[in-house]
Amino acid sequence: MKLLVIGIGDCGCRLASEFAQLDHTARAKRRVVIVSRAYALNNDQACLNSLPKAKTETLQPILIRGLMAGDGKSTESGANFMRQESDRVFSAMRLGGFFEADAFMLIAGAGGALGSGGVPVLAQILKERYVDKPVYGLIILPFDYELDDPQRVHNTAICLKSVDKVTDAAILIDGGGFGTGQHVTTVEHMASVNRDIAHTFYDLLCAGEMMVGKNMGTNVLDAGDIKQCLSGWSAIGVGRADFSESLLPWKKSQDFKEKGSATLKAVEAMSQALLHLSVDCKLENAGRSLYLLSVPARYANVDMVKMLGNRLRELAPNAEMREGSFYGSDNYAQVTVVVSELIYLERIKQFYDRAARLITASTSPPATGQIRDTRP
Ligand SMILES: Nc1nc2c(ncn2[C@@H]2O[C@H](COP(=O)(O)OP(=O)(O)O)[C@@H](O)[C@H]2O)c(=O)[nH]1
Ligand SMILES: [Mg+2]
Repeated sequence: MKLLVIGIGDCGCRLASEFAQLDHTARAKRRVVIVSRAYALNNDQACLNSLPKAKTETLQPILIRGLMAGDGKSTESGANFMRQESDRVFSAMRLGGFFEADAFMLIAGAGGALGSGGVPVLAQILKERYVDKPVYGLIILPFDYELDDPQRVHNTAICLKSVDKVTDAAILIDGGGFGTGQHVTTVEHMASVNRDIAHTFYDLLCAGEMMVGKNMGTNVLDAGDIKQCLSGWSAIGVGRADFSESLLPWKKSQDFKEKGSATLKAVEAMSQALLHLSVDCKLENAGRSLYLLSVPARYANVDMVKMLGNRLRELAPNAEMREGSFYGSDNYAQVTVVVSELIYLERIKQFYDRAARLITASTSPPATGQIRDTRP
């Protein structure tokens, strides 16, 4: 699948740049194109300057020069700003990469202002102009240590509400660190979190593009399948299990024992993927699901695929499942899982509740007899 990536705001720009790097890797290692173009939109020149220069022409930074009205900190001010600047933004993009792309992917941190407000505005415009291409949101939820900041919580709630209305699917990434709850302090740590986020999509985007003879597994999973799967709230995860002893290169077929242990590795990789889903969710709440297995051709066998399919069907019984496999890895099994059309996400409810509570707390006077805490 080829994506046209648009990252908005600081978080969005850094991730757009990671997707451009990912595309560079795909072109070099797998000879396929997975990002037709990546745009990094920001009103902050310093952020655009700090983006690592992708080795390809895929990334195009666009500076939005206008002034953000209002406080400049809320999702609302970001959305107004983007509405006012959208014509200039689209003319700067000059349609590069629009026609080759299978889908649009808009990326932002939900807790900020520009990206948080900008994603729904651009999504709406893209949906009106390109009716046949799906528009996906890749939304990064705030880190745990930001959850006491009323502005971040408010922005996140507003962003989630509007993204839900205008995108075909919204893939949520919790805490930017896959729910690890870690305090991301350094630029390097943030960069590695961003690299991990982009890498989650590597196999999924490559698989359909690598549909040439020797890479093809038993089931091909292409852009059409991904489009069929992605709908509404979604989560993605990748897991990997290394094959311990490598098969001797001249030994073509596996014996019974080897086959069994290779299958177990694939199952282990799927468990890891489910454990590392980008947002905490109950699998039985998913209306659609997908898994993609990547193994070296010499380890592949039919049981493996059957076993993974049965497992995911069992865990997500209400989901319409799509499956695929390809020979993309060296000495390990890697499984990508997507669960989509999630009807309920506790994390989203928490943000809505928290935002509502913060509003009530800021508007109601303290109850009589209650001692007001005046500590800073
Ligand atoms: N994963 C990740 N999250 C980030 C990054 N930068 C910011 N964030 C998150 O995104 C939120 C929005 O921040 P920012 O992108 O600066 O806002 P904007 O520039 O107004 O769109 C922050 O509260 C963080 O939670 C980043 O590089 N990676
Ligand atoms: Mg910013």
